[in-house]
Amino acid sequence: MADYTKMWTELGLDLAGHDALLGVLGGAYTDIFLSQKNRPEGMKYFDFVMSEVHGLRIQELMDAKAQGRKVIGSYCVFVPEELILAVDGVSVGLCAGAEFNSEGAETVLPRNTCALIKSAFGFKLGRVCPYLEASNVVVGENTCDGKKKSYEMLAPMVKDLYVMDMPQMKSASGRTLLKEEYKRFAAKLEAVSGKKITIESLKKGIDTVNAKRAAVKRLTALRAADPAPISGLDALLINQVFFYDDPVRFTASVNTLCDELEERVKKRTGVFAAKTPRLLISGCPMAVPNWKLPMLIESSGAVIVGEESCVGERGARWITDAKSQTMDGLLDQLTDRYFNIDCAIFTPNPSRVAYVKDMAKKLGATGVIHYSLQFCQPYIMESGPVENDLEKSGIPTLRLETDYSQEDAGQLKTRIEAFVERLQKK
Ligand code: BJ8
Repeated sequence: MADYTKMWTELGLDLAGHDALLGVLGGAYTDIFLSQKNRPEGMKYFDFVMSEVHGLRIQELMDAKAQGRKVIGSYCVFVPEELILAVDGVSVGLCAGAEFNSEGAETVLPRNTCALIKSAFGFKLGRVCPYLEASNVVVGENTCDGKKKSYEMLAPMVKDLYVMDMPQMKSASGRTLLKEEYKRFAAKLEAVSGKKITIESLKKGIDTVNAKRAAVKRLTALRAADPAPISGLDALLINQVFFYDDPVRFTASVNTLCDELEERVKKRTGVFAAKTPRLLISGCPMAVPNWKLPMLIESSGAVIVGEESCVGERGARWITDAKSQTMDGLLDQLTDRYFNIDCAIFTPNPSRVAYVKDMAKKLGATGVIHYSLQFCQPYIMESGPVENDLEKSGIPTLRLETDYSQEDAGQLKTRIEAFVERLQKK
């Protein structure tokens, strides 16, 4: 990586803390990703993106800002990238997946807060996230209680925090609220950027995001093959890069990789042997660089073939039908697309488990690992009923609760290995 010290200094990063973070991440990436066997050539692009995730990509954001474009950071897949693109903005994900400065985070948050929220605060207080520091607007959303209340603490720490209200039920009034909130967000984006959202610009934004999601859906479908043409770790990485990269370049790179994977499937080339136990992960999102669980699973004799998660299927599976010729119609279609998302903050939320079963069938998974972050009430609450339902349907399920630390890695590995053994005997 080139020397970006000047850029990081201008962004106000704490250089020593940032160096320490990059050092740990670089080492983990080498150990976890680069040591894998039989990786597709197309992963080289994503290795490059990761090697420059705090370098070249941030330089691109700064160049975009110099041209008058706005960088909009967000923490949730309910924030529509389509609207951000419609004002020629740049959308970046801000969820954090590393244990960093937990002590700092715990000075403003209760100890029993999930690792994802704590990590985001640890990054902010430690001044180590260039995406957060580069954002003109940070968008929060009233999803779980942890996020909702933590935005009150975040507000004085960032330049412009904008909070979106969120429905909690899939009702007509819930949908009306979501559409109103998207209208309000569109107005905010217009005010910040000084650009008007037109039917053409919104359609273009929708097309760009649809193409990105279609590429990821293509990747998902290819993972149905046995042997699996790509590891779960690499597929997760692509789903994580989804939130940072330039959308058009990302789409092209995923499609190039998929061309290669199609050839692999034809030749029955895989990353693991055929008949390796196949697992789905379902539950909380895994923000970059949260690779702990997939690494433990894929080093325990199983391959991950899908992620029922916002960093995965829940974020990418619906495409917006943008046929309307009016602004209001397009906003309706956008709302319809996002209102499908079956996050556990909704009550009741039956479509989620139904989709896990559907995914298991389509992708040939013989077991599910339900992953919850400690203190994440929505997903922990849902995990019992999800497990019961899946087990009743003949899908063995293992429920795990963890955080970003490595302390429980040995214990988790023992439980995962026992679960894989159960699948092998089945
Ligand atoms: S749509 S999953 S991205 S809210 S892990 S912070 S839920 S206590 S991340 Fe999410 Fe949007 Fe839903 Fe997806 Fe709270 Fe749980 Fe923490 Fe979570």
